[in-house]
Amino acid sequence: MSEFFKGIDKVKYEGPDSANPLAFRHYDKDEIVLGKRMEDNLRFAVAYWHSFASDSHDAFGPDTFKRPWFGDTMDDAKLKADEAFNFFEIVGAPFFCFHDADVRPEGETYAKSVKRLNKIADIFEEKMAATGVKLLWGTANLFSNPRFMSGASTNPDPDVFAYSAATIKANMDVTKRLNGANYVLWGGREGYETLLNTDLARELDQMGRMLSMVVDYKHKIGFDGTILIEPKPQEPTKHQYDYDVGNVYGFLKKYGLEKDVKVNIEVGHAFLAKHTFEHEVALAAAHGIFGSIDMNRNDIQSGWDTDQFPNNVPEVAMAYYYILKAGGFVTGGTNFDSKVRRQSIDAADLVYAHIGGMDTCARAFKAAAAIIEDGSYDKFLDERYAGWNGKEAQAMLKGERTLEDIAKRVEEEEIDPKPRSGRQEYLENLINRFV
Ligand code: XUL
Ligand code: CO
Repeated sequence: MSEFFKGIDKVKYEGPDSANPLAFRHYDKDEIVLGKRMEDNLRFAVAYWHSFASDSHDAFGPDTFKRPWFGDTMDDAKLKADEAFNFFEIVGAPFFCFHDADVRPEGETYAKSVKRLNKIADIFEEKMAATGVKLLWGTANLFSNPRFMSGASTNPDPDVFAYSAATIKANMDVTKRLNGANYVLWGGREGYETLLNTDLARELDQMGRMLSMVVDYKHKIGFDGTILIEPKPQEPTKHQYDYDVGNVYGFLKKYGLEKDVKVNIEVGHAFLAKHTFEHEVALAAAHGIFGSIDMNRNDIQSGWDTDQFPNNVPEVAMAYYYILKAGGFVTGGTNFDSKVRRQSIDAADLVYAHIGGMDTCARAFKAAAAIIEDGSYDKFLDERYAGWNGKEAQAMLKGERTLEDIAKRVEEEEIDPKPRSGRQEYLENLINRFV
């Protein structure tokens, strides 16, 4: 029985007309959409850090939450694990995600930190077996401790590189032991504050070396999950190297890792890079590196990474459309990298937040599925590019024509292309029928 979530029952699906704030109105885990249960389509995960590990202090005042497990001992960490798993069951999250630093207090040495991590992993193992909750991904926090202030793999000090490599190894071991579906690398401080103290080329090579070792180790230990990089353009550093999907793809190509590594795309990070979330998803799919998503939203006025829970269906629907067009989630899923606001201090607020997020994603997903099932949008796109099915068009595309060949044909056939409408407003109206 949960002390912290006392009086809050397992959240049930009650349908769109329910006025119960502790029920799902759109997320029915057993509903079949496009031939699959919604739980298997969306693969929701709770982020340990935002919901259980981080407090609510800001630059102007201290923490407002005071969770009973806040503290530095292994007993605190165990209580946190108890309540986290109670929570996963309350909201019916099939997965969770964590950093080492979220789940265990740091030890005085590397070895002691790893020992503590493994102790918590023993507890996780039991709880996962008892509840059926699975690990979507594990990761190492290589950005909070001051030793990482100048970067982890990109640090000018090789001892920090070594410490980071050792920490990643320990976290990959634990992720494998817990049957994690993925392992994530978010380059928290892999970037720079000022170019004046930074040897950019050298730091990129260091980062490439680390990632190559991660891929080698994945194969060596037989970890069959996916290695994911999570792009972000800035924050905490002024310029993060894994800026966006396009940058990450270039980086992977340069170091020959594009077959072994995919991306975990976060809504708010796409926004900070001045992209839409669906742009990042569609680009990753186009490059064959789409992996997973971190679901949240940023405040459109504030300009920083506010990590709010999603609550806008049209904003999320097209992202799921591109995910579905790319084949849906394989090892990836929908991780709520989202946190409740500083005034949302009650246990119930965590539950409301996840209900809202899960319902928003479920509606968006069903809208995306309906767009696909209806087919008129896909038909429009097919027709827009239909000219490319022609014999000469195909020959140009396949490299069977030179510039001279084409120039000759344009001249001989007096080719004179006429502009055709891009139909943006028509398409916006079409999509609005579903969202
Ligand atoms: C930070 C962020 C991280 C990663 C995991 O903005 O998104 O929580 O998801 O390290
Ligand atoms: Co994230």
